[in-house]
Amino acid sequence: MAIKLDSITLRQIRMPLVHFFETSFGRTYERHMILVEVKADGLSGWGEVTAGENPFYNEEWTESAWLILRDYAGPRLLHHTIESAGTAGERTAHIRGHNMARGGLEVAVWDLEARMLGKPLYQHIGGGVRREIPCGVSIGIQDSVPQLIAKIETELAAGYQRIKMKIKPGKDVEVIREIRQKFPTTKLTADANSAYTLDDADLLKRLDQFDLTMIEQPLGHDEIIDHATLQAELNTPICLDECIRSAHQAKQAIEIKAGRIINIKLGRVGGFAEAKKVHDVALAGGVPVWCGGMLEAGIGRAHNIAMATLPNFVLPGDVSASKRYWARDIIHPEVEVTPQGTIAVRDEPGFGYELDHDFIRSITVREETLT
Ligand code: OSB
Ligand code: MG
Repeated sequence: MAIKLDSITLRQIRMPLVHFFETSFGRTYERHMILVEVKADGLSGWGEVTAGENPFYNEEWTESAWLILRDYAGPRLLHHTIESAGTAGERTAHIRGHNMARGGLEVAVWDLEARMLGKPLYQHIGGGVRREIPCGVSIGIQDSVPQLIAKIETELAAGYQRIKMKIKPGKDVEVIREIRQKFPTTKLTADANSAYTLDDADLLKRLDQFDLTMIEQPLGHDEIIDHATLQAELNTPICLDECIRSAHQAKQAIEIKAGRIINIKLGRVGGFAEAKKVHDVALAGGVPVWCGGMLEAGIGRAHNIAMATLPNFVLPGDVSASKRYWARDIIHPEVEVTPQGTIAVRDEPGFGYELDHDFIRSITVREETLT
């Protein structure tokens, strides 16, 4: 339906993680996210920018996202009538890159439109094939294998359906060997966050013996072709994360067999419209997808849950309970996981949870409204 935004409010919040999260590109102790509130017709829609605190996962970070939203993306949507949320992304598509900043705004417009229609967001984006989404967990690099084992035991006891371990050079083959020995039947995966090159092909081939469900983004963050070379030599399916930023890239990657699985992240592809296209391209190409995570607070988590109700999200994703990351989340109820390792989809209009406005106010370090 036609939407004309009256205002866009950016709020930067700070949330300490209950435990640091380590990937091949570094440790995160505290998240700085931008919440985007868009208003029209007396209603608000909300989005969360998934960029990291530093430009290490991709080129974006909190500071760049703030400036892109304030100076480029926001002004393109404010007071301009768009046909529907599905076209919101097109208004900012002239911006090169910065998909997470663009996406934080785009998903807010989808949430707003769902509320204008009185519908849950998952229905509005065309999802709803499942009432509960299957969940796995992503476990950061630990200081020792016993610590990693303890974490895995906790997550399996909570019901999670698969365990993803972060790896990096020096903390890969031998760690996974011990974990596989300890957990012979658990669905295990490994995520390298672009830490290797084709020169490491022999090392990566040694991972085949551990029966991993997949290995995620072993090679360069913007590398598709080398992944095809590597996949031809590996038995373990490669899952592409960082290098898939659009449906076009997903199509090319599938055509050249750069991977057999795709992790879709809303921010990385610039919002729901492009995420749905990536989903469709993967479905047509026989490639299953799952919902990735970026250590989101409640709004981002809720949007991920909605997305994971689309038909081709058949593998357990990285969307997990709020309490794994936060002492207190910005939504209520917080996101909880069933003993079967699923999250139940909620039927309230929009993203389905209440915002804890008092808490958000108390952790806001910067706020600006475009009118
Ligand atoms: O590659 O999936 C990734 C967190 C930060 C940056 C990149 C990644 C991750 C995760 C966390 O794996 C997933 C989650 O939010 O639980
Ligand atoms: Mg990843």
